[in-house]
Amino acid sequence: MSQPVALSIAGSDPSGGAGIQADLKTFHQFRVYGEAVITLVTVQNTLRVDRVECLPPDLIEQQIRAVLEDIPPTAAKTGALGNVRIVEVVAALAASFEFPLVVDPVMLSTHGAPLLDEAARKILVERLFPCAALLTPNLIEAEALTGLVIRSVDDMRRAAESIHHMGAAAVLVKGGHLKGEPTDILLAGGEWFEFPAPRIETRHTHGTGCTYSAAITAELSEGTPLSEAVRRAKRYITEAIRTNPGLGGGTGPVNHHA
Ligand code: PXL
Repeated sequence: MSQPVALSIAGSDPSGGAGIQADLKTFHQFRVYGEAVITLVTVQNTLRVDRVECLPPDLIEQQIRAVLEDIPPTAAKTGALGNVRIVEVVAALAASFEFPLVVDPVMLSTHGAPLLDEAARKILVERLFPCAALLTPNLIEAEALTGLVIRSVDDMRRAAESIHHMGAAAVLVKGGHLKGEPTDILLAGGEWFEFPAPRIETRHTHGTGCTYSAAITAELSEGTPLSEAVRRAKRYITEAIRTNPGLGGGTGPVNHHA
């Protein structure tokens, strides 16, 4: 493949640990050219989220169209999408993407501020899931999407199957919120893959989900097959958490230079 290009369609975190800032840093670290369409602006630091403002849907649509027209990506991801109308415009465009799309079904910020309203979740499932090459829910998102209670790796597999049946081509259920060794479960092409990693005791995990899905997107933009893309991204995010720079008085960022 020629120059890999990765696009993120996500929210801004001015503290630089999560959202579009995390995505661009991760794309760069993977030596991939990064593009960023902003969906919403948060006011936050490692201690709290003070405000979330969604951009007008037509402004988001125009940004995506401008990018696609001139420098089309070779892979894309979505993060925080905010509300129904934003999910609708993104899904309408995503239906004709000719490159893999990773959908990170972001619902809450690290501090529990809603980044996707309740009504938007339903539209996300109906319209955007069918466009997704990969869906990357954490346990809390997987529970919210499926209505299942997830307490084990077997429960995670059931959730992955359920989300696959909702329309996502492949599903990565992340086990970080499970007790013990965090194992992630990938269901892709009818095959199961497991990605175990040692648990790292740290409070600095802000932006972990964004960074992980951005790393997968970067790998896909280079043409790496899905299970290998996840394997490499998992190695990166584990190292990024382990070597976090210890910044901020709250839940600090991971090390995007990992
Ligand atoms: O990690 C979820 C997430 C996504 N997008 C933005 C965020 C966060 C978490 O805090 O701030 C903008």
